[in-house]
Amino acid sequence: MEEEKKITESEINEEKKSYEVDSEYDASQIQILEGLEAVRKRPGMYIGSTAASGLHHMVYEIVDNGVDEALAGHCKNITVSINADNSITVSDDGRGIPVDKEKKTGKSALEVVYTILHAGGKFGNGGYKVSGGLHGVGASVVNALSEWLEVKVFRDGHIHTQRYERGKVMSDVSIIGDCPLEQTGTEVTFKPDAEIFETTVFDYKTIKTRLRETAFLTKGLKIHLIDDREDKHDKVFHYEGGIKQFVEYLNQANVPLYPKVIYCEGDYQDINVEVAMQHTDAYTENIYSFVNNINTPEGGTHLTGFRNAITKTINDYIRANKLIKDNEDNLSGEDIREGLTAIISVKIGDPQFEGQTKMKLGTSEAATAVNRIVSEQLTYFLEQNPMVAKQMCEKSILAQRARAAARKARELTRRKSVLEGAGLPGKLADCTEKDPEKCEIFIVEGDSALGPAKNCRDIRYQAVMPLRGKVLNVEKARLDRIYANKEIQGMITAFGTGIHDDFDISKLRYNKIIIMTDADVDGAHIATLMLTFLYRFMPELIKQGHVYLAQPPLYYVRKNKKLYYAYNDAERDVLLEKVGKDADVQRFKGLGEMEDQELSETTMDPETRTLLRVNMNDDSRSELDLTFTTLMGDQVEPRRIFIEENAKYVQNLDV
Ligand code: 0RA
Repeated sequence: MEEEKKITESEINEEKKSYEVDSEYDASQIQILEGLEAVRKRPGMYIGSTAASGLHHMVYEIVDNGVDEALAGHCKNITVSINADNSITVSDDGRGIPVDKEKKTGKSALEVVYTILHAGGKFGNGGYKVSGGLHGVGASVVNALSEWLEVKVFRDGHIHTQRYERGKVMSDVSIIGDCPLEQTGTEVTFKPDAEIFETTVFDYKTIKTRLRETAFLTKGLKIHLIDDREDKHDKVFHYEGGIKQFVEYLNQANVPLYPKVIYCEGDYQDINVEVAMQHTDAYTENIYSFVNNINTPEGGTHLTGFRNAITKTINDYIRANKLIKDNEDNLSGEDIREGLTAIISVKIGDPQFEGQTKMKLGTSEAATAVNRIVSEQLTYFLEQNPMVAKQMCEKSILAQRARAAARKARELTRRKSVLEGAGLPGKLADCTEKDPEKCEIFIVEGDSALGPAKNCRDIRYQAVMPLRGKVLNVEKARLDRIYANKEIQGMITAFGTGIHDDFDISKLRYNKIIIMTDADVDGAHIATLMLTFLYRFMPELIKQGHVYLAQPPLYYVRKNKKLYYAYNDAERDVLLEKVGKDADVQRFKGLGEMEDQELSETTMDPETRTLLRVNMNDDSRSELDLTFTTLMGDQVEPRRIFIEENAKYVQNLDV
């Protein structure tokens, strides 16, 4: 998880002082306080964080400006280059930011855009520019947080340019050359300020994922990504099918229930609605919603409108076609969404966001707009495509029956745990401490590792629970089977939080959940199955940083009766350098064959061990979902490749 930079007390005092100098501070002073200095003082407030996620948001801010120009119908291509020095160049073939002088300020419009906070909105194209929240804060914030930024505007047959350093203008807008009249566009290059960001190295994959998503959401727009650093990359994203192709992309690792992606589009009360959806044979739902191309991980009114529409439309169809008996219950929304992949994308002039993180759409008209358009067009689609309708309804009816069975299994589990008192699983070797904050649980692979783990734990704080056999692949099982699975029941009761609707993090019994498997391919497979379960059923545990992977060493190096451990190849080589090449090197043995002291020192003792914390953020949830479906889906090959890469990753991990 990323932490915002803390503002020190002296910084706050400094700011207070600037108010106090002149108690009657006037408008111009307020303007200064709201200027780019404020952005540099509290970068987190404007860009979310100063860690990697904030760094990457710098790129998205600039790209989004070009996307706005594309949405307004003036731009077809955007190129993003990660330059060799980790600066970024974003160019577009839009109209070019206006460079003429504004009457009011006497400054060029270009300079205003880059140096005045929130100036972006004033230049609205009458399109769907978003203001407020994390997004659309625009060019000036990126400028403020860059060591330097240079912009070139191609317009009116000239190339105009201006340079800034840490937000300050370094030169007037000047013409540095000519271009053909019909060549227009904007090109920005910036270098994020190392004084601000904890890291200034861009991650190719992170940018790639985001740009792919942006391209899916803006049909027809061609986005070219070039990585000019040592590991060169070059990729173009261009989808004439837009979100329809997004759904196809997300469903690539599953078997679609019907060949077509269903697509609805329309306008209602100045809100543009686009929805694409398709069921697969999977059991999880993968629904992503966007407002003006911004992901809304907490959903909101547009998502509610969509859910209500499909629940009612499918139930109406089922009744009209007598697919269930008159006295049977309606299908629930959950039944209908089982295995559904969908994208909901709305464009609104002035969206209202709510919730703690402002990531939830509040505009109530959006519910009506999505509901109307989806209800109308889906009803028509079902009438026109009876085969698809049949498959969709049959899957939903099956889901309803499975859910009823699951409910019974769950109630049984609940009742059992009441009857059995504390109800902790028999195979759990619990710790004695009762304060969850101090406790951790090791989930170990198989009985052979259980003995050593029990021997060398600190019984006060460390609990151990074995998993027998392979963990159930939750991507490939319905809820009734999942609830009936002994290993999964054991984990649910041991963790204490419950799952799904019952999930309550305040009931978590251990601060750290540590997955401890052998450092081989089998171990990586089991760890992946475990992570899949946690990701799908208790994602909050991962989000809040409670999930860890133990890191048993890969090598033992023995020299002159001394024993050293190496956690990866590089460490082994460094060790051999140090103690001499003639040392005895032994590759990893299974956890079960380790001496107690070895296991304790290398893997379990908080004083000496290495743990890997499992991370996730909402920035690329669709990609993460795809990773899990690909991994755990029907196709063996992608899984094999991933596990091999993953096993390698664990080996190569810097510790
Ligand atoms: C407002 C008006 C005009 C262009 C733009 C905005 C514009 C902004 C950005 C930001 C990145 N790329 C951009 N491209 C265009 C021009 C209006 C006109 O020419 O009449």
